[in-house]
Amino acid sequence: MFVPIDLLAPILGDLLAKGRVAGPGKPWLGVNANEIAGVTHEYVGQEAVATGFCAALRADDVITSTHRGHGHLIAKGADVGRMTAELLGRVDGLNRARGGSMHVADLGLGIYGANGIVAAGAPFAAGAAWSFSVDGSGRVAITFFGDGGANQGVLHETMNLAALWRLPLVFVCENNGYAVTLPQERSTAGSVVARAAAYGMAAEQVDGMDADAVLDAAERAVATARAGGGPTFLECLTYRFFGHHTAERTMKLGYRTDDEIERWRVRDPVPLAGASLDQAERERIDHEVEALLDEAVGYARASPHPDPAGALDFVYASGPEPRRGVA
Ligand SMILES: Cc1ncc(C[n+]2csc(CCOP(=O)(O)OP(=O)(O)O)c2C)c(N)n1
Ligand SMILES: [Mg+2]
Repeated sequence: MFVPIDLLAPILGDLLAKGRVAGPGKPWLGVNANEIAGVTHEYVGQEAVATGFCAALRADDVITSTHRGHGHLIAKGADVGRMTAELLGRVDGLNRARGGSMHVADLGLGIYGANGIVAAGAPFAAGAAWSFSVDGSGRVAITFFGDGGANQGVLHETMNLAALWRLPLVFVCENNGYAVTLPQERSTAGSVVARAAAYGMAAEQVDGMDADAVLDAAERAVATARAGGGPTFLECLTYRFFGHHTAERTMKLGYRTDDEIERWRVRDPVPLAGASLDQAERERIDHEVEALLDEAVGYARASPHPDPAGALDFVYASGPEPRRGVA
């Protein structure tokens, strides 16, 4: 198996979220150090999905992400320092600290936002895809969502129109087995792939822990979309190694067993992908990634917090004055 460096580097880039670089003097950002307000949703374990799909895209293609979006952003080329500054609520963040973890975006890179509302990115992606089918640019949109998101009505409305209008859109269900603590077998009737097939689109399951398998499926789906063949639905079977969000590190909720986590951990996509590289190359990439992360964290920490006096800046795109009071 050959994993090109531009595919592997973003996977390893997500070491930031893993805390694999944690150690003395390097606490888990925002967990032990309390530097991030609220919680974040770690992508650890699911890296092969974002990486495989984004590696199949052109720079001018578009993605919509989820509440678990850091991996999608890194894989689509977001500046890791500015993304980290956004997580820390600093002025140099990608969205000047207005977005935070769950609404971070970089429109210039075709990243139409993480999203705190489950499956809400799908219609945005369909709108982008519809514009691409009109402007003849040959661009493609991908929408990422979870197994919980697969049960949202808005996703089905989007699948219906995407299939009807043959939009250049790829639906990527990241099935990590749980919606918060609810296992998929207690939330989902039938098969999500069969549901998508019922709309008349190509639909299949993919091993979401295998970056090569994901890349292969992604390239086929993106090529079909680009050629005017309409949408594809891919259900990627994957797993999150940590809790639903970072606050779960301080709880023992018991909705899944340590045995189950260990069974998935042996298929951790990062070492699996890295195993195909020779050791010197792997070490070189690891060092490169550690340096990138140190630089990103340093950049974010050096950036000031926004001035509270500007809290209403950028609330409106232009024109209207913010209303003061309710009269
Ligand atoms: C419309 C909506 N309903 C409920 C929630 C609360 N919520 C946040 S994440 C989540 C679970 C989502 O599960 P899944 O789609 O499988 O994504 P995962 O967290 O597993 O990546 C829920 C129910 C929400 N944010 N939006
Ligand atoms: Mg899930």
